[in-house]
Amino acid sequence: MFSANDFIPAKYSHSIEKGSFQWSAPSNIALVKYWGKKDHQIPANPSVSFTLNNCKTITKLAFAKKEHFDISTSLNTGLLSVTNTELSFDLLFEGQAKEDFKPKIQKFFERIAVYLPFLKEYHFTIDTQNTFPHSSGIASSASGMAALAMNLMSLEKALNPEMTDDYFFRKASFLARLGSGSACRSVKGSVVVWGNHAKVLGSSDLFGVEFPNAIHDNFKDFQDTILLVDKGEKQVSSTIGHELMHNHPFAERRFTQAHENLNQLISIFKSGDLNEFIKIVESEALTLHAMMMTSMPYFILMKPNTLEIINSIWKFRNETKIPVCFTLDAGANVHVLYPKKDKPKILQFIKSELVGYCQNSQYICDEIGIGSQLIMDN
Ligand code: 2P0
Repeated sequence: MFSANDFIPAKYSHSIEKGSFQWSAPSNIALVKYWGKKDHQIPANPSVSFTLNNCKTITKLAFAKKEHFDISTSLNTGLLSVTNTELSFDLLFEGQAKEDFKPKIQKFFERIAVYLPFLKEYHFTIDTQNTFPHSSGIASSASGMAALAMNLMSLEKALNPEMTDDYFFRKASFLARLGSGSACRSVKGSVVVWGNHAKVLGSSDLFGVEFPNAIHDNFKDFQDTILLVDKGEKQVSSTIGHELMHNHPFAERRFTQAHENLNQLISIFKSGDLNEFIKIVESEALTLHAMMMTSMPYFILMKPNTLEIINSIWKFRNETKIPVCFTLDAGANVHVLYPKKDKPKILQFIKSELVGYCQNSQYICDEIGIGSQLIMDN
């Protein structure tokens, strides 16, 4: 069993003045949903996701040791001396300074400073971009926080080259979680579990782990076509949605249900039973939104076209027997999930029947991926 203290490092063996790294990290789509959390970003229930491949954040982290400023009087020498202990960073989004993103990063750095003591010693320049359109309604917090966490771990590994790969990826996921819960599922691929579950060996509330059990070939090339129904700002953020699970009338039953659904998915991943897979995945999506509709205050993130798409998918599936299903994130967009062999027919169906429900006819083709990747190490 790991505890958060396991991620507080001992003294570093190396020192380094400046350099840069660049990592990409993908988005992920939950099959069993995380909705509700305890203090310190501990999930109220376990979740499992497919790591995506195309929807990514690419982040470059440049770092340079700070000057040490003297700003108070030393008792011994009478000289002013206090080290510069503020967190210091610049943030660029697609090459342009982006002040609005800074508070979230500031909060993230403050949360993780105890686990990365070097943070206050450097000035950082974070240069980040997404491969998916800005404000597409695809949350960039998962991929964004994961990409930043990977870069920070690269720096920690440079300071402590003895670090094992296991520790590197586990701690990256641990840090990403402190930025945004679902981000801890974006470090690795292709199926990731986050949260303690009795039947998933090594599972933890502190970080995501690669699903350790058998996965049938039926799932290995799964596709996720994301239909962009509404690209506007959500009325209620996920952070507030999670909070509304406190004192929610159905919370405890829901948390138990997530354990049960993950338990069933373990068998389904092994057997490859796509009909059973569909039942769990669609029920999870609708339950997530049911939790939103039954919280106080209540809210609805689905749009009329979300329901049009769901009904069209059900009709198409009934008629064709193709094992296509939907899932939803905390928003109106619809993720259409299906095996690769059915891709031509599904894309034809999307183009002829669903694209009219998408804002500006936009959709994004993605598929199951392998997790974050190092792009540059300087
Ligand atoms: C998930 N979602 O499992 C669920 C399902 C959205 C719907 O995790 O407050 O951005 O940063 O921990 O991770 C979205 O919430 O929330 C989310 P924070 P996060 O993917």
